[in-house]
Amino acid sequence: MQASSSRRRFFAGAAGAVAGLAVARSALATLPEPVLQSSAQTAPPLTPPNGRPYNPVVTLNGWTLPWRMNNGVKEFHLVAEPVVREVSPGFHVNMWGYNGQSPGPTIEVVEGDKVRIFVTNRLPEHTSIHWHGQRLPNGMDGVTGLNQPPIPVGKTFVYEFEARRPGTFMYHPHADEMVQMAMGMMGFWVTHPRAKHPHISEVDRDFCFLLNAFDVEPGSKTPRINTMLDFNIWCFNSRVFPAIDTLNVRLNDRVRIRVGNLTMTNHPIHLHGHEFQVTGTDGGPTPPGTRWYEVTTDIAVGQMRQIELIADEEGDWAMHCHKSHHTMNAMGHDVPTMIGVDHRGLVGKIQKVVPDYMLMGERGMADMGEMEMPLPDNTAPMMTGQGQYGSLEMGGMFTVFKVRRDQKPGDYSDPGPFRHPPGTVAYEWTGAPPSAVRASPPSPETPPARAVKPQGKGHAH
Ligand SMILES: [Cu+2]
Repeated sequence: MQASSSRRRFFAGAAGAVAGLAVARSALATLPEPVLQSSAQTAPPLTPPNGRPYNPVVTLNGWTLPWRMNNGVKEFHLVAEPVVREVSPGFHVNMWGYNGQSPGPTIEVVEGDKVRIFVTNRLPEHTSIHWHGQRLPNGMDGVTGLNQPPIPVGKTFVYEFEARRPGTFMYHPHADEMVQMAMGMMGFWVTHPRAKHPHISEVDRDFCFLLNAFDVEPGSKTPRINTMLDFNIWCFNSRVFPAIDTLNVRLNDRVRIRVGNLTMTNHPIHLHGHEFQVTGTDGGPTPPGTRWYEVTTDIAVGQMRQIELIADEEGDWAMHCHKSHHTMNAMGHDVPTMIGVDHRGLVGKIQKVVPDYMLMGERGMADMGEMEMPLPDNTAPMMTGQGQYGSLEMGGMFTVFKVRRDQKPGDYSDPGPFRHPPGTVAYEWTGAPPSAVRASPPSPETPPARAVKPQGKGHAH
């Protein structure tokens, strides 16, 4: 009903009365042409070609959806469809997404914009879109059954509302949600302020990405959709390190990074080398008096956080989820903890019987980062990524914040590894090792320490 009434409004100015079939054909003809994206690389920011100006965001390994203006309304066309996402080079996953990719394109509008979004369903089942965090008419909120009928296979629905408040939002289906989000259906939405806003600073670089996770059995291509907790592919925008692009900025840039979480668990996002403030949440910009400095901010399921900092320390600074299992990719093995277990001699004996037998983890797992171990086809290595000093032994939700003096304004290209000034890199101590000094030497003559009787206040121990 909503769709037909908006279609009526849409065609209010069309000349002449036409038969039903002709209306249907012309309706298709007036849909904005869907723009599809074939690349998983970070697209340059989309400078707005029309409408009110704004300072565009950069979507990490993503892009912004172009629009057209129609009588003062910004019109977008999202196509929900199966896609193949390159999660890292050589590792392709069958997902569901929008306009050729998962996540879908970022939608950028300006506070007060009237927005019309056509959503075409090319999935094998019905869908809908919920505009997470927006103020809008209840019938535009996208919850299937509650606010609208589902969008049937092959049909196009229209959502219309005004972007009433500036901030950081996202969109995702509210129909068969568990499956559709486990398959990668989600996207980012940024509403820029219409004018100078007391709680929104003007920044030099504005990045955004979603946290998402998949359960892909090594060697397979399609996520398991019933998984509740045991995800093994931890992503920024459906990419894993080292395939996540770096955030490249100029020294002393004011930088905003917007992050939304659509996984099934929280992610403490940690930035090295700088302090930042949380300047916005799903509820909008935070008043400056409520902000404090952090180096890690926990992003709960369904939350958005925007952080801001001055990038005033040159270097290659890690930025990652602080849950260490989330900076790893899938393991093709069930691996027991082997640290401290001495297996000398055992491997050779077992290999006589099982030639492929391999022992892992006797001295920790760092070897995995360098191991030339055959992987099942279509799998990302568990821990990898080469830096100028060797393997980073990382995967998953990890990238690098690169601060450079000579990065040009508007240049988002990777400047390569940081050239450390002489004498500023941790180095090996090569002197003679001193003999150990123990705080309390253990000795058979020394009786075990006895419980100390409570002493008077101020007694020095
Ligand atoms: Cu995490």
